[in-house]
Amino acid sequence: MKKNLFLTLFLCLFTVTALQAQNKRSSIPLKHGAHRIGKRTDAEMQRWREHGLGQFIHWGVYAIPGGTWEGKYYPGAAEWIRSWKEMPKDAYDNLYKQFNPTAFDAKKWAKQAKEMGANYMIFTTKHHDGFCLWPSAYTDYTIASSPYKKDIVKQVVDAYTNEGIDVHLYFSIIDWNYQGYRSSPPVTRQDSISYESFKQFTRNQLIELLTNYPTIKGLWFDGSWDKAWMNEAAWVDQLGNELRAMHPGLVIGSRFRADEFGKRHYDTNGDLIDDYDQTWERDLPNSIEDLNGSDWDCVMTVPENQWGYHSEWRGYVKTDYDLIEMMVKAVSMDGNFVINFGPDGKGNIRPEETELAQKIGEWMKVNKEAIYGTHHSNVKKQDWGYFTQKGNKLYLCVFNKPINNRLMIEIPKGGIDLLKACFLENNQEVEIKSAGRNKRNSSLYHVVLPDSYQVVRPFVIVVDTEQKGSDKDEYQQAKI
Ligand code: FHN
Repeated sequence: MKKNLFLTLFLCLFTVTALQAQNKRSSIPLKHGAHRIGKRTDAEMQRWREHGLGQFIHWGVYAIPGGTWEGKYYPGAAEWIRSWKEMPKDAYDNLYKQFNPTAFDAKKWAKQAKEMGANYMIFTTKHHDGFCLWPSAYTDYTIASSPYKKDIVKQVVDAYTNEGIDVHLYFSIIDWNYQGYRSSPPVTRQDSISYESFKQFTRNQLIELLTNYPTIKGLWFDGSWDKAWMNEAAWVDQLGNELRAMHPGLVIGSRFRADEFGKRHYDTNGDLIDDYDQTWERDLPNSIEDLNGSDWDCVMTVPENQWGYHSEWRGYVKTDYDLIEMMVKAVSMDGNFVINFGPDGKGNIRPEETELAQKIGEWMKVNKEAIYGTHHSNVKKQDWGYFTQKGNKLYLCVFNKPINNRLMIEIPKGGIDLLKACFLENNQEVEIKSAGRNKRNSSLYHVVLPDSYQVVRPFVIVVDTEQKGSDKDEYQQAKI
């Protein structure tokens, strides 16, 4: 009997591995894999999909040391400082006694995010250190025990919601503070008892968050790569169902759970687990083909790899145009782009981030039409930048102005007619000229920029288009 079970399991695993090696989809019956093939089609998910730009905020007691301890510089991500050998755990676990962010003003943060053009935000309710920014009833390691005392999550949720910005709550499964937490699957009986209590604790906290903050739109999970958590596929799946039942429309990304074979993000059959692909962290896909047709987000740091506040950013720090280009690239491939901010221990957003938010906001004020609610365009990408599209409007988001001032557009036979092109910044019309056909029989066009046009920042040209009617002939195309 045991032998048969072993053989079946072995065959299943062998088939999965063999199919994966050939890069083919398998269809192993799964109880805890994806519960839907393809994208969600409801209004809440559509709303999420249309956001384009989001803000991430990493904030917690790690903002107090700000990446240094006793004069020593921690080279890792500031929010991980507790795991550094130079950082005494006891000292870290007592930092909350100093957490009194007197400069914290949720309304100011929310206003800044609004001006930057963010349509949604993700807020760290609890990072891996386990410190809760809400007064959780299930642990004392919370804001309520700090000198500050007031519920920070509530202030953030209310302030952003009042600005019309959707709030998603970041929640770390890893919890270095909770006694019962284990990263490896329990071995001893005591371990099992402890891990059971951790599971209940996690469930209680999630239910608590949804109960306390009913206006939030989604949960953004992190730290779910522990083997112990991945081994709990059935339990975690059930918890997900419970959370969704409590909060209809809830948006959950692919970092919450693994399937019964321990596959994360995409299940054993290659189908996306939950609502959107969360694998794009500090990285963007090269092309739409890398995305398996999934909804997705990209979360991005301003310096190389700092999420929480680090007093000294070393290495390359992204500029406003770096971030704008990444956002446009993400949106051109149907993704949302989320820029991270790490306020300091007093609650101030650092000046570099404030300046970036202002500059991005200035660009968004002029060009947001090319971002919000737009999607991938089938028009072939060109080296001058990216296309986005909404209905019959095609947006040419230009980051590399060609020396000949001509922006090439290639339209496959039977595609669209290009009717009129204008700068988004001032509505000034620009000429569209036919540039013949290529070998593939696609029509080529040049959007001709005025010689006098001085580029001072990335710009957008909006082109009104029309689906080619079947009765429209070559003459019609030549008119353009
Ligand atoms: O370990 C964390 C890290 O500190 C940060 O929170 C990022 C944000 O996506 N997530 C984890 C690494 O993937």
